[in-house]
Amino acid sequence: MIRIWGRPTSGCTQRSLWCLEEAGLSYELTLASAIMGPNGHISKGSEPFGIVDTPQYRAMNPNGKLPTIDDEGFILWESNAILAYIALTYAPELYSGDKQVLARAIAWGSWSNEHLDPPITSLVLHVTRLASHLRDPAAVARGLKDMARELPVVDAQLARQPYLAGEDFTIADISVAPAIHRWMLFAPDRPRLPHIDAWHERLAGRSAFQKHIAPLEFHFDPEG
Ligand SMILES: N[C@@H](CCC(=O)N[C@@H](CS)C(=O)NCC(=O)O)C(=O)O
Repeated sequence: MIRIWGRPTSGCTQRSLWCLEEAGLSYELTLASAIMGPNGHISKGSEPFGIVDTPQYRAMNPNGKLPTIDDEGFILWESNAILAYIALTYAPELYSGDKQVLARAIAWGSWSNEHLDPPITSLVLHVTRLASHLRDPAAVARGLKDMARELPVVDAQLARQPYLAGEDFTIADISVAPAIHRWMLFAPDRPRLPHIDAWHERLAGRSAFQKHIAPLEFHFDPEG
């Protein structure tokens, strides 16, 4: 049994839960967050899930961030490292059992951390999580512009092959797709990127995606 600390509304946790599900592993999720409670963001008066500031959590993850896993005493943080660990240890099909595919998938994970996670984090805060008086329309415009600048890289890759790291679905897709799914929800007037649209449709047919990525309550604050 793998234990995981995180919150289902965070893209980094979503990646990890999606991967655990694809690998067919049993896991137990403990809700943890410094900034969000079960009913939305703390700026709206919700209570955080806590835990992340306790000495016990910090001993596992000195950053106090999400997610963290504990696999029978093996502790790991950084969502894309978690994906690589799960694939290597339990689900070689998630990297096609090929170390070059794995290396490519790791490249997409790093790219996603650096290029997609910052703008999508800003978007989620300023579109829905913050109280309305704290939201900045300029931050929304900047987030949409930054995402639109990055995504042709993904679209061009998907023009050449059906999945990001090759012919098959891998952890590269799990790394990148949560941010893109959220962008699609937040940017109804988004530029059309046909290869991303077709890839997203393929991913949306997966039951693990439907469980951990698709539900709207993971993306929009219950208070609007
Ligand atoms: N690069 C790290 C980022 C970790 C991170 O910043 N996690 C966010 C959620 S995506 C977090 O802990 N937010 C604060 C909180 O909810 O307490 C990863 O991919 O795991």
